[in-house]
Amino acid sequence: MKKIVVIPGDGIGKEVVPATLKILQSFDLPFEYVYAEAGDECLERYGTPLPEETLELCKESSAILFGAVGETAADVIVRLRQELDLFANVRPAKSIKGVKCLYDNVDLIVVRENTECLYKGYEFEVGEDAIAIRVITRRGCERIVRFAFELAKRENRKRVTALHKANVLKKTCGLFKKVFYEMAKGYDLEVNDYYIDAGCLYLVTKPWIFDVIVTTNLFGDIVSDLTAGLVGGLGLAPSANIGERYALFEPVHGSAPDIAGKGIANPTATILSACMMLKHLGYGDLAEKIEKAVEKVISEGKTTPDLGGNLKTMEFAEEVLKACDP
Ligand code: GGG
Repeated sequence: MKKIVVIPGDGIGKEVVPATLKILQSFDLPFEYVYAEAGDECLERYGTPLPEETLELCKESSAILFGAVGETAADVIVRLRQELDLFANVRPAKSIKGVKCLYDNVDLIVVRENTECLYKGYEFEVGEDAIAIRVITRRGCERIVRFAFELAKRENRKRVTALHKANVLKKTCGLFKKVFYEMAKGYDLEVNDYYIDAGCLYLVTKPWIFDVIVTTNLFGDIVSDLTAGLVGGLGLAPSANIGERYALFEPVHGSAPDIAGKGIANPTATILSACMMLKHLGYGDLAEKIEKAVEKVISEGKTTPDLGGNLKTMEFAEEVLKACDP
């Protein structure tokens, strides 16, 4: 039996996670689902946004399915990534037929370093000013770059692009760029790099030049919202946080307080994150079946309001379930 720790979190996390579980639980999987608390509401209720009990459960898990948190993101999701050493954040962006967006042929993967950079949390107040320290280590660069190259090989991708700002951040981004080209020598892959600002311009004007992108933590956080926008929005963007021992799967979006409680959030990002979890746990066939069902339902125009439809969160999940069983 595999232990799946489920952390719905805050806001729409508490809507998209149950919709996703409705699908997962309708299949005969050897999974035990264990619920755990974290986030803004948890802080209010227990005085801590990430109770020790939740962390311990995560450390006993085969995988973690995470919804979203709000103001406590730094103390919950960013901390979980560090505590569980989930160094690679994989954020695919793939066009889905029927979703109106700028381009209809986007298919790329952002690999974001997940434990270092400004998100290390070294921030200080000095008088009335504030300072943050950006940590980029050789080990951190090597393992994320290796992860991106290995993923590109495994997924038959042709090109890996590094995004950085080495002309200004000469030491930190300089190290990242240097390690990228050092390690590229061991792989038979096309490689190139852009400054992060130019990379964002090219992502918007000619996204087809990208295949796998590897970048540091803050740039990866920002650029993966951009790539989500390219394929129709955050409601469609899944992610996997992978480490040597643990793995956590979550939609790229946050708790969306503006629509929380209305039952209209798009659960696609969480459903596709659960598909990444299924693949990680060795259930690739089922994952593909659910992915195809999601694409079918969306391409038939059965969508939540963010994509122009009028389905509720749970109704969308029910349509996906129906489409799984032709
Ligand atoms: N499901 C993702 C989530 O809760 N996001 C909130 C957030 O601000 N995350 C910061 C990050 O991804 O680094």
